[in-house]
Amino acid sequence: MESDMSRLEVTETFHGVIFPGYLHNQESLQHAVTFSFQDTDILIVSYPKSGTTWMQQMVTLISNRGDPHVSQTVPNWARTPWLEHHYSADLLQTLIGPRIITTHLFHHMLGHALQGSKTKVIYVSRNPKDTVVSFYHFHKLANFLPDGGSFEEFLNQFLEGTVHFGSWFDHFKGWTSQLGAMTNLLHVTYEEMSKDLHGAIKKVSSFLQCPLVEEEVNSCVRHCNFSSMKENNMINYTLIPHEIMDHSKGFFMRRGEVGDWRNMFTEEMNQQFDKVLQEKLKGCSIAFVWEVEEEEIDEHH
Ligand code: PPS
Repeated sequence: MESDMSRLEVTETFHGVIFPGYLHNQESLQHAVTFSFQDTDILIVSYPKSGTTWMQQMVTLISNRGDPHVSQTVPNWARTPWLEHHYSADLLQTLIGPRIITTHLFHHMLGHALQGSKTKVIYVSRNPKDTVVSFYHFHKLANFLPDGGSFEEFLNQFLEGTVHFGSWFDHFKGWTSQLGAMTNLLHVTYEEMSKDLHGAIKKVSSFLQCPLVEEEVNSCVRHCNFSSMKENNMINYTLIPHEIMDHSKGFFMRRGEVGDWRNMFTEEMNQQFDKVLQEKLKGCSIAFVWEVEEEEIDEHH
């Protein structure tokens, strides 16, 4: 990733959403929404802090039949680049297919470019309560994001959809509304990866038409779990200079848990969140999927 420190404070507004100018510019965002997808491309889509890096690692390992070499020698942003980042236009031309591409963009931004392509799209979602907590902590170490202020202030901005990368609710609604319409779209939750990583790898590998033998799945599991990813410099962002990500303020691979929101939310915040969630996801068939999974997880403790 090329360093242009002068852009650390810059924000780019695109389709009404603000993006960090350190990673995005109008040209790169425009390039993303008019991108020519290839049928062999694999696109990982997520709202930030939903398990993006985890899925990047999983798909890299599946594509290499469990061999960890690439995932241990090439940084995740170089092997699974974000479509909308400024360095990607050139990089994507050099990647040999099947290309693994990542995006945080909304469906209403990318739908047109994806129309008619056979690109396999994997949408990763996470309980928004855990997402906002993870995002809040990330604002402390990422110098290309503004100061998050108090958790209460940040939570309000998240609920209003005024944080960088836009409204979680619109992102989730937009992509999941395509589940019936797009046959090449798979929804995977952070919680299911956490509960059954082996099962999630098999689900993703079969969607990618890359069936693996048991030994290969086991190798993917070994290199995809939290502790091995936390140690892997190609994923944990310790290669990034501390002026950009200050690891004295926290780790990118922070806790990796389901239900950490309980350590940050007051009862009042929880009620407020549930109210907004219900309102905003009205009519959305898979609205409370993570809470169910979370209760199941709690039962095991
Ligand atoms: S980003 O910046 O959008 O790419 O962030 P993203 O990768 O989506 O989210 C980071 C959170 O995912 C956690 N993570 C994992 N949890 C469990 N197991 C594995 N293997 C794993 N890999 C990443 C990471 O710790 C962040 O969550 P929090 O809750 O902050 O720990």
